[in-house]
Amino acid sequence: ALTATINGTAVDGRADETILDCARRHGVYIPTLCELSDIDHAPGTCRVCLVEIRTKGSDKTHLVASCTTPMQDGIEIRTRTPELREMQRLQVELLLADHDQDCATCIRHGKCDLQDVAQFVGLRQNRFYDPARVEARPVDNSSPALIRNMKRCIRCQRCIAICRDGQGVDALIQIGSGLDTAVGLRHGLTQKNSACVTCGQCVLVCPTGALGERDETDRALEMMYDPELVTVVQFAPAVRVGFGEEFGLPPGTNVEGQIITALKMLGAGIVLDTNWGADLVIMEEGTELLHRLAEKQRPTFSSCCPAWINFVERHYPDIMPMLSTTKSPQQCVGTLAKTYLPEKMGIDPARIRVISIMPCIAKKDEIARRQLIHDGVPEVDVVLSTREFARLLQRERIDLKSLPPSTFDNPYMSEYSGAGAIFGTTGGVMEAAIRTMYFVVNGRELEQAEIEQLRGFDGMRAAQVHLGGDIGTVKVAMCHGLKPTRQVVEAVRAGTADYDFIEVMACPGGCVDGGGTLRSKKAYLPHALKRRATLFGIDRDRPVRQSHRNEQVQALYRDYLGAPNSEKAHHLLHTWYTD
Ligand code: HC1
Ligand code: SF4
Repeated sequence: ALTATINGTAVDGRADETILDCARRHGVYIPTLCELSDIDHAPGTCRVCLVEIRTKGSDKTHLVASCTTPMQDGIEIRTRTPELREMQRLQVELLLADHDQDCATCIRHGKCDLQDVAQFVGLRQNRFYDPARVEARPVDNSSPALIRNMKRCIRCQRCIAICRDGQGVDALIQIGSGLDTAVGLRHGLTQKNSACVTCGQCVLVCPTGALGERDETDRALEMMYDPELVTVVQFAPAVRVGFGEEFGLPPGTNVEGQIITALKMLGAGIVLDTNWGADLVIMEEGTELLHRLAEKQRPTFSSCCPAWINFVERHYPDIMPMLSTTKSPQQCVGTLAKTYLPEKMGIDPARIRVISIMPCIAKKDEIARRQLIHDGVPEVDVVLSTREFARLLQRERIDLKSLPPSTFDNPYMSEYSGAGAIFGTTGGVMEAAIRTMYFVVNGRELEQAEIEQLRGFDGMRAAQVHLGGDIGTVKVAMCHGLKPTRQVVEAVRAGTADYDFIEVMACPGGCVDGGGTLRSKKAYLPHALKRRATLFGIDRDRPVRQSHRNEQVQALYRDYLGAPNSEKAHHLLHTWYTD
């Protein structure tokens, strides 16, 4: 260990850490903007983490960026001198010279790292603001899911790093130089027509409002206020375990009941559960899979993750025939909310609007797919990310934490099994599918509902599961995050992978850490395992743990669809893909 001092106090240092790491270990705050240790990113560009150092034996001090300067034995570090504060203040003022001034209109207002640092350094003036420079910076509005506003970018390059190194998509690059440096898409393309698949991981790491979802909270509110409309709101498996933090509850708290109460207060007419749709998807996809296996068509890829679908269509269109044709749970709920549900409830389908709350921004792309719009009527009208839902409750002054929980009361499309609940975490779709396929093949349930061998957390996991009957053993794989996914896809295309069924979730962790979830300052995906553990707990405590035992799903088949993969089921619940 090294010995050093920080602000006159002796500390122990390590040769393999930076001054910033050492200060953090000792609870000394140094402001940072571009650095994000969770993704190993320290480009040293923002210069707000400056510290004053004096090295051993030297009588001079100088200023260095603490995020890139290694610890040394005998070094004296000061983090709070007036000169430093002045330099940091100037840095922030320069960043704001070239930055949208209207914080109140920014989706990140109040949750912005740049605002925090400006407060820390005590910035009270903005002498260099240059409206013409800001005006010249582009806003890319092309995507239904993601808006990239260069007027709010501080050029930290975290987005470039996560897209390239984290996801392996590599859509974003640095463009221009000097004062004109900005982030753009490769080949001068727009967000919509580029390699971007709208996974939203770049949004999660952006320290400001430069990257964000297209905000549709107003559209949702208008629908809920309109007395002529019946608004049907569904929320995703992962939303209930990734929302409580916003209201000060511990990460991973299950707030399903409070979300239902909040939605009713907002004016939602009918609250449905996407988990119900997940159970239904298992019936359709499981049946499809057994047919494909019987015909020796392998592998089949899961199809519920829309960023994964974008990835296939944009990057590997040749594997489209391997995608399950079953629509995602969100779309299955949407389409049945405009057909089956109004028939059962005696409502005019034309009055129905469907709003989904999703931990995802690619779901906004999904609802705009032409395959999922019929005679101008979309299956789902609006997708709100978890972040937008939080914003909506803030706007309406609804404090989720203090609400009494409610239960789902729709008798047709809200009950769910434990299998439906675990869709929100990597491996969940696979486990749910295996539970039901086992039953179909053997006529009895698996002895143990939990299939531990599917529950790891590596980016790519393979397993063999004995189903018995004519099928024997199936070889499965589960990927989360697009970097490991790309490797599996390459292996499948090269003929070196031997799988029957492959589950893919584009976001690392699966939906619990989707690109539409709450952002964490200074951290990337800090709550993955807690949220996942809560989903497994929901599954464990459900009276019914297999999708085929969901009585509301059984009633749908009995009263409306006939059987899984029937003609009517195909018409309503299956889709196709196109590049
Ligand atoms: Fe997901 Fe899905 S699990 S895609 O991750 O299949 O978003 O939670 O809603 O549709 O059910 C997301 C989550 C979600 C769908 C389901
Ligand atoms: Fe890259 Fe995903 Fe961001 Fe698109 S949304 S730029 S694919 S990280």
